[in-house]
Amino acid sequence: MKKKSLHKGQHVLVVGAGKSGMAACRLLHSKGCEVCLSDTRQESQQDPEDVDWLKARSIVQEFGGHHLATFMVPDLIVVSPGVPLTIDPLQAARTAGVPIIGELELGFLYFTGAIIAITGTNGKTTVTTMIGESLRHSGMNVFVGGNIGTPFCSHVLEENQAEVAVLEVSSFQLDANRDFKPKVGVLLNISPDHLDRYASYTAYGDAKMQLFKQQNEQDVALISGTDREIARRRSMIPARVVEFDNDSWRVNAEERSLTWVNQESGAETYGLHDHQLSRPNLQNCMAAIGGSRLMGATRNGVQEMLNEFAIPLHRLTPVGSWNDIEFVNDSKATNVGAVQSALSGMHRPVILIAGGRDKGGDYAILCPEVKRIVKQLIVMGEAAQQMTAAFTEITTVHQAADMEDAVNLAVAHAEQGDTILLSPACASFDMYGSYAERGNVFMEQVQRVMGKYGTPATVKTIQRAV
Ligand code: UMA
Repeated sequence: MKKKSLHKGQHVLVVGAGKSGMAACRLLHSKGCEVCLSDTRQESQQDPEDVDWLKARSIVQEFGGHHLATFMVPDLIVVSPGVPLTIDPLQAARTAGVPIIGELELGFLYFTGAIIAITGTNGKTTVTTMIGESLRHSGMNVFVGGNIGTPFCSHVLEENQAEVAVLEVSSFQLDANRDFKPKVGVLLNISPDHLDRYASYTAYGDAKMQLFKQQNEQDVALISGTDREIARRRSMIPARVVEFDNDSWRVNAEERSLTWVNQESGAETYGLHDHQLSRPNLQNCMAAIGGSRLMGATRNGVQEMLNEFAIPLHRLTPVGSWNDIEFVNDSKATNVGAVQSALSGMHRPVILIAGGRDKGGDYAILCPEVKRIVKQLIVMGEAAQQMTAAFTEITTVHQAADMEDAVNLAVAHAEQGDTILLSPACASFDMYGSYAERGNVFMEQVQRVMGKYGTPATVKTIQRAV
């Protein structure tokens, strides 16, 4: 299929002046389009360097709100992922027949290499990074980006494009998908998230399926073999389906190995680290091995990645242990599905620190795991009352004022053999700038109590985000 491209002088409106919107403006300007940018924020809230760049190129800027008239005249609208398609001016533009695409798709139109795109509620950053590393170890020239940080358009602007793009893709980016078509699409899992943006859980799950919309039987959909929400939607996939986490994957815990029996090369076995043997890390490894091999990574390249891949920060990261009490930082678990997955992999009694800004998820989903393994629950942030109400009948709940209070309470109730786990099930923005900042504060507090009760030397690893 020949990709559509834009022509010189075409009038394009970019909505949202964050990272994606600015990258889209730069790409469109380089292609000779007449660009206009609209954002609800005031100009004073925008990065001055971006404003200078826009002004120097006479790009029309509309800050401080979206005006309906601006949305009715362009030949095309490029929307940033954080802008819901349901806002009035976008709905009016759609009704008037103005085409709307996302920033990811704009990058796709100008990218010359092959694409593997990874989505799912949880694990996508880890799997994207792992696949990127496997391909690099196999000697390929790779771009790793998308929702993970660098917008696709920023890469496409570069003089030398990579031969393979490994893209982390969010449901927000897929909402506006029209023609985006990865060679391999990876769907890790679907569990409730972003229910403050979507009309229903079904609508959120369906948004994830947009990844496969333009694929055909020459393309591959790599999907979980155990996820019920994905299984329900399997018939929507037009590509060849390959599963991870099914009977063709065998784990040998004693030998710390994972074997994948597949059509192309029979059985291939990989060595794993201890931390990779438990869920959800094991599922991430299977998806990363499958995705890497389907994109042409060598077995050696994959094994080198597995050998070197450290547990990423804020994702079930062991922070240290004292008096046989383990501390684990899972600040990235911003939805109930991630916490469910974290708890299901726990075998020691857990003191769970949770809460933050509610994202509309159903906390009741966590009840079976909380009943099984959580001996004390410490809640904080805006969602504290809601979480207390959800769990008060099945475990002991304490309310904490902040992270210092939460860690103090956890330590006060902990006994030898317990795990103190930060796994919030909520966004961090009520108290912190990001999940990473929340995780760093947790680790600082752990370090503080370690210094108080034990010696700092007992802390195994206190890592910091850069
Ligand atoms: N805005 C409007 N109108 C609106 C809403 C927002 O003009 O109705 C404006 C805001 O005022 C702001 C701009 O849009 O100036 C922000 O755009 P954006 O929210 O799309 O943010 P970007 O900086 O472009 O970052 C986006 C992704 N953000 C979101 O999806 C919310 C980043 O993912 C991504 O790394 C980046 O593009 C590069 O591709 C972040 C994220 O939180 C990490 N993603 C969510 C997640 O992982 O759960 C989906």
